[in-house]
Amino acid sequence: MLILATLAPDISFAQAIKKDGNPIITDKFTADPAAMVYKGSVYLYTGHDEAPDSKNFYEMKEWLVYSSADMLNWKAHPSPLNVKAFEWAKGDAWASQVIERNGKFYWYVAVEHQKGGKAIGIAVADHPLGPFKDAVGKALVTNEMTTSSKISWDDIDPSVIIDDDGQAYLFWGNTACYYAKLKENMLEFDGPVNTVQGLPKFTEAPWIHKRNGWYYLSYAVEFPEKIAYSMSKNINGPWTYKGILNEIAGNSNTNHQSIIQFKGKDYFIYHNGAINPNGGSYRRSVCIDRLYYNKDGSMKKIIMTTE
Ligand code: FUB
Repeated sequence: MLILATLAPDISFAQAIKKDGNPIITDKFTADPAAMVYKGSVYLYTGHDEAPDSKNFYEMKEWLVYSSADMLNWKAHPSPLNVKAFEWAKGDAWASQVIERNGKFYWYVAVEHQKGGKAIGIAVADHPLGPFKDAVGKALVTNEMTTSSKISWDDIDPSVIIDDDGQAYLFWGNTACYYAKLKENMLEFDGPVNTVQGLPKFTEAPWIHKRNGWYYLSYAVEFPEKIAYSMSKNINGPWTYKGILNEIAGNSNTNHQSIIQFKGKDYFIYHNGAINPNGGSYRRSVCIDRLYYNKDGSMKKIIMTTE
C-alpha cells in the first residue's frame, strides 16, 4: 500500500504532506482525481496512467479508488471499473466523477465511443467501492450532441453536482464548457445542453462545487494547464472570472482538480508528474494540498507543497 504516514497529532496537514510526501500514491501512476465525501470517509477516484516510458500519449484502461478517514492515510481498493464495462466504448478511461443519490453511486466517465469521438457514460453501484456496472447501456453524451466545437474530444471531463433543491447538473467539456440538468434518476438529461459563458481561456477539466451560497466553476486554462475559476450566485450564471487558483503542476502538461470539504477543512486535489524518473504528462500522480477561502468567498491561490 501507499501512504505510510504515522503522524503526530499536532502536525499540520501541509507539513505532513511535505514531510511524508506528495504525490500521495507512489506505486501506480494516477490522474484526474475526483473525490467524494461519504459517511465520514473520502473516496478518491482516479484514472490510471499505464503508458510505457516510450509512449507519449495516454494509455488508460481502468479507474482506481482509494479511501481515507483522515486525508493522510489512503487505502487502495481493487479497481472498481474498467472501460470494458461499457460495451459501446472503444477505450480511454479518462476523467470522471462519482456522486451519491438515494443510496446509489453514479459514476460519470469520459471514454472513446466505438463510433468515434469522446463520449460520457454512467456506471452505477450500491456501494462507493462498487461493483460498478454500465447504468444505461449507451452513452449519455456523444460527440454529435455538442456543436460549438469541431473537435472529437470536446465531450470529456464530467463534473456533477446535486444542488440544495435536489436538482442535479452535469458539467463537462474541452475548448467549450457545457452543462445540462439531469433527471432525478441521474441517467438522462432534463432539458437542453447549454454552453457556459464567463470562463476565459477554458481548456478542460471543469469542477463544480458550492459553498455558502456561491457556485464555483474551476477549470483548466491554456496549455500547459493552470487551474482558474469563476464564481456565481446562480448555477446558470452569469459567472465572474476570479483568476488563477493553481499554477502549472510541475512537469505535467495537464492539471485536473477536485475540490472538497472534509471534517471542516478544504482540500485541493490534483495531479503532477512528480514520480521520478518516468513521471510526466502521461505518467501522472495525484497530490493533495489545503485550500483556503477569503472572507468574500473567493479562493486563495494554492500553495503546492511539492513545488
Ligand atoms: O486523463 C486524460 C485527460 O487528461 C483528461 O480527460 C484531461 O482532463 C486531462 O487531465
